[in-house]
Amino acid sequence: MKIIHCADIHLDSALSTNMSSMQASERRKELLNTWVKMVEYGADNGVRVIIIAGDWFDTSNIFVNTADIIAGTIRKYSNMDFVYLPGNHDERACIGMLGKHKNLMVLDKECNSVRYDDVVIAAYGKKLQLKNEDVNIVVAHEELSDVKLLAGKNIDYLALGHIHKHMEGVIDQRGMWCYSGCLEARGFDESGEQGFVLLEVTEGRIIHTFVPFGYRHVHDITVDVVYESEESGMDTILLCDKIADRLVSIPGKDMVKVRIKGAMTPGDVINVSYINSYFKDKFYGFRIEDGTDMILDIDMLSRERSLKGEFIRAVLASDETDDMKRSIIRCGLSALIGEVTE
Ligand SMILES: [Mn+2]
Repeated sequence: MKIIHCADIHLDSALSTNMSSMQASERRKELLNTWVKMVEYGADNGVRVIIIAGDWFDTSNIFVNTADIIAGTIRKYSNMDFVYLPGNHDERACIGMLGKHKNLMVLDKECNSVRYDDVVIAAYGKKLQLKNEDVNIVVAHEELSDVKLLAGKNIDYLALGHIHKHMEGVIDQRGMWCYSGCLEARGFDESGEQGFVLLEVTEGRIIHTFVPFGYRHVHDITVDVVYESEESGMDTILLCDKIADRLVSIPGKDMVKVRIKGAMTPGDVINVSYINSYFKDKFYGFRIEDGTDMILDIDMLSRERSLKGEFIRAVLASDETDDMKRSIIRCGLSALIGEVTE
């Protein structure tokens, strides 16, 4: 018996943080399309059940067009069951919009379950009671606080949602826990491969395989500012080349987050907004973060009889935290030496 475990699909997400409204609308369709493709994959591979471990929907009020597509997949694949445990985003109103289907089962924390011969799929809850002789798949949508609490409960596979990244670990000698992660990344913080987990139950044992499935991925890249030599220093064009070297194998349809790290001295110019405009058309999404530190001898600078010295003395005498003082000094010195900070 084959089962798909997916979670955190977040259909109809607003996606307004990183995207224009047109791009967000396109991406919402992609999320929906990836759902349909996953169901088709299930049908092509003889999957009997699709478990959705929460956050199928991002909102309590999905678009009618979305409900139409979801209900359509449930109706079309009537010999496949859709076992759904609502998460913390989606509400039961969405289920109402899908209509009634014999092959759509909604679990809740009062611990109802679905049985297929000796395979049981149950919601995690206080009343959870599992038989030793069954193959027990438990569904939950939460952050695991203490795995030890799950030990000895006859769990074979804990199908988790809530953390948007594929992760897995051991419960006890018998069972394991697994977050499937999202099907598709929705923002720059959802980096890495996204997809679902395919379970195969044979002779009382579960074999699980993570299947990367997202159409677009987020790549999280750190680029160190390294000087070729003392004389050459660092400039924005040189840094763009260094970043480009790291991005060469990333397809343009993906999203990229680049963080620049390293130590800068006052006077080194790195124009973050230029780097952003240079790369932004090369990928579906691009974000640059300046994580560089400025090497400052604040003690020495504060004794200077100059505008810089005066400025630093004023900041040091303020009530700000040390981190904030450093940040103000860094920003102020950049302005004083003529860097444009945008
Ligand atoms: Mn979620």
